[in-house]
Amino acid sequence: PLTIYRKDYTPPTYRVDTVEMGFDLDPDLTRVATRLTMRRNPDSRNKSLVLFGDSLELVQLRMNGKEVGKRGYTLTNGVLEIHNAPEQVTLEIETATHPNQNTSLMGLYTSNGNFFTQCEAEGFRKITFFPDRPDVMAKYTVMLRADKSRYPVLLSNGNLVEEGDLGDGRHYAVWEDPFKKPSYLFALVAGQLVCQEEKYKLQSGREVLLQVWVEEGNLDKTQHAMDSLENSIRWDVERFGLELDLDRFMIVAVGDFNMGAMENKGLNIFNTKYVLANPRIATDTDYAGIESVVGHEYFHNWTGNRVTCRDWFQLSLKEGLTVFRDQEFSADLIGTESGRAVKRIEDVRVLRQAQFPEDAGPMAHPVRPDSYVEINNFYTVTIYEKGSEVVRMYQTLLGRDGFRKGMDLYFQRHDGQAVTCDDFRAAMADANDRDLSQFELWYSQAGTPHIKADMQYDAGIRTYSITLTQSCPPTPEHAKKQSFHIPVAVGLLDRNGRDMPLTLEGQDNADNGSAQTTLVLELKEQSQTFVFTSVAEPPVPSILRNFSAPVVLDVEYADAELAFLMANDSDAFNRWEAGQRLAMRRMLALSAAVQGDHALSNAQLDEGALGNAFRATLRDTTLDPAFCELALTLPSETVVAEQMDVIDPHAIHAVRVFLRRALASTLKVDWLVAYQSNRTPGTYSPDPVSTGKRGLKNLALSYVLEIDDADAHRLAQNQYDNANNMTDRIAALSVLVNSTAPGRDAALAHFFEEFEHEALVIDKWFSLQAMARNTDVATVRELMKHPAFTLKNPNRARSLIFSFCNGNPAQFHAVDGSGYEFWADQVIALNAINPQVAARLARTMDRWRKYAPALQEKMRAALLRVASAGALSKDVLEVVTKSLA
Ligand code: HT7
Ligand code: ZN
Repeated sequence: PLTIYRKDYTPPTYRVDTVEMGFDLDPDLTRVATRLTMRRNPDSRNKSLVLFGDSLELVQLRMNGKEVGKRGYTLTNGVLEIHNAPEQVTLEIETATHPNQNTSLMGLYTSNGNFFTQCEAEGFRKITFFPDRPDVMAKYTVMLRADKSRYPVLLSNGNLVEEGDLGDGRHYAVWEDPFKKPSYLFALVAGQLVCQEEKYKLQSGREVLLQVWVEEGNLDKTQHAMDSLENSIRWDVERFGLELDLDRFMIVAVGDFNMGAMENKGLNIFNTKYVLANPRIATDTDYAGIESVVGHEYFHNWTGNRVTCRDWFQLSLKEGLTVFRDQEFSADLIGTESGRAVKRIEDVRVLRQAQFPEDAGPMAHPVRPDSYVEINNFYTVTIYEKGSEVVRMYQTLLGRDGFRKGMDLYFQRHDGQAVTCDDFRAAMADANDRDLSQFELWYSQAGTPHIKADMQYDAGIRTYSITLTQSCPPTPEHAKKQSFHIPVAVGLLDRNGRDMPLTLEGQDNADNGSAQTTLVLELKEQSQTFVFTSVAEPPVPSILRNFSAPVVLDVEYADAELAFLMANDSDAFNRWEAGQRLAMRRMLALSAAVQGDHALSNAQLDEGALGNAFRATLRDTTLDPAFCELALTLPSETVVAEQMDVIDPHAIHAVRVFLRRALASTLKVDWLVAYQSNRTPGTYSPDPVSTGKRGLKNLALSYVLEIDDADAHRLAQNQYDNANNMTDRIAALSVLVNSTAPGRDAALAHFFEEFEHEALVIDKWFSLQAMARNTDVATVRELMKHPAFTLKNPNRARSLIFSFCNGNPAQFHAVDGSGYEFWADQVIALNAINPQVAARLARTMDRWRKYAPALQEKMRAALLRVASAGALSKDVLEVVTKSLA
């Protein structure tokens, strides 16, 4: 398949000023009439007019009132070229599509009988022929016509300007979007839907209409999404001075959706998972997810919609920035210092769990990639989460005020434009009069940099030197890397665990009167030494505070120093980090022991000071329960795997289970105290304090269940039976499923019956079983035969297949290779239904070279089987080809 290169970018040959569309909606055959007014781009003389189409029937094509015959255009591989078109063109295009047959969920499709669209990245070309690229921005007017009883609600972007009956049982609605937009932000929705609506007064005094649309029967699950939307609107004005520009803002929930949500102008379309919530069906994690995704899509209204991307290589311009904004939004909503730290830790965990492996594998790519085969494969954790870290580094380097100045200049310069990551960087640099040229390397070089920190204390002259040395491993497109510009936030702790006031040699940093206790060092060379003066005693360094850069930090701490940091560091992120380092050290040592055929014993737990550190944390009642939960959670199997030269999923699993069991029995009483003292009786509320308490209580429950005795079983069964919310109920069920409790199977069956009609809860039921310790491939194949299972619904496919392949490594990597065969079967089956979902599953195996030879061989065989399957989509082909390269 064709590779598209960033260096080949050329501006569009024609601009589009207006788009008028008429839809005759019919699930079997929808007709679309489009009228485009276009004018030649002055830079593109003699070039033909280019439109893209995908899986479309072209019924008619007229240019300036005359039919364009077969000889007037060429149509090859989805590219329609009209040669010798005049300067000004009015194009009339009639196309036909088959929404009911569209299982890709891109373009126009049906879900549970209603119509939806998904146009990002290149779905608009499945609706009509169009210069479907983000740098073509136009004003849209859309008329929808459909049967009135079957499709009473007709929605599109912008404002409703007209509606009425057409006779013969059909009706129409006309929508006009006052803002010009790229085609990927077009949307329509039609069907039987109901809404919760509210009038909301903006800070400026203007009143806007907010609506959350759902299927009938779900109106009791929209309040949290509505609250989240109002919070988002308020926050964006307060933090960035950005007000909602529309009179009406709609969110619509759909059960069949490829991703989380989509920021179509004024008509956001959401996966039901990120809209529907009430205490009966949604967990604390679901509530938090809804808040952040509602925020994310809303924030795109400025970062993505008003200022969009010039081309898809710039995707992180909108995604990295918008993830950063949604992360800050959630942190600000929690409000407390420790709450902010908890949010930061959670975000970094995602980065380490998913992005670090991506950056070290065959699909590694820079935040601004240089090439792609299928753009849908580049909606990655690198573009989103690493992109957000890159944006965060601007804020760390420039300060909050400096960052805000940069944002203001960005909008001042580029409102209404399609721009590049360089434009964003230039705004940040110019607004702050800073040279950020070296910072560009964060966009152009893939791979996770490593920083080695070496320290030296000179008692004679009371200086403390930190030498930072950076390196970056080779990645597919770049073997050698240039040095990054890295902000490294540092603090020094005295013997009592207090922050020392910091003075950096050669830098006057006491400018605001009070001495600083955290300094941001700017590492720009391969190696640099920073000297702190007037350091009265040898300190314990706290480096990379608040995870100031997306790097791996190598420091040789003694166990005692880690325990000291864990107990004393004023930076909560690094307190957590110290505990994770301690745990990781034990887990790697124990894995080596398991591989050497040594039996694991409890003595090995204490030796590493881990038990003591956990005990101290559990007994410290001043700590925020949400923080405790994170501090008492061992690094995940995937994160441990990343630290091994050769991944041994079975050893890692054995060690993690062993450590959990050992910690469970050593600290049994403490876990029980934590369980009892973090109960949240009364009405359920998803506020941060209650959420934190439930998190710690349920973590305690999970440790207690490791003991797997009758008392533990009773505790879990009781919680399952009496839970008044889904968080507690599913937590109890998950631990029962991993136990030998007599009520295990009955609880599973009860859960299904109770929630049979709640699709999102049934997803949880499948997922929980897929990730259970004793679920093997055969069990998953059995579960696929359950009447509630279907591969066609992405949420359901993810709940079982993805949860097993990605969330149950010890079983997935069964030594007989049966997990890999299962994976290949599902990738091939999904490829025929939904290439985007298939390609995501294909990514599961891209780290195959990191495993032991016996597993590698079987993984490669499975990859080859997929690669040679017939009719592979570009999406899957790109992933398996790059994985095998
Ligand atoms: N901008 C959106 C990304 C997206 C998408 C959403 C749904 C289905 C397919 C999609 N392809 C790309 C979502 C976001 O980042 O906000
Ligand atoms: Zn986004």
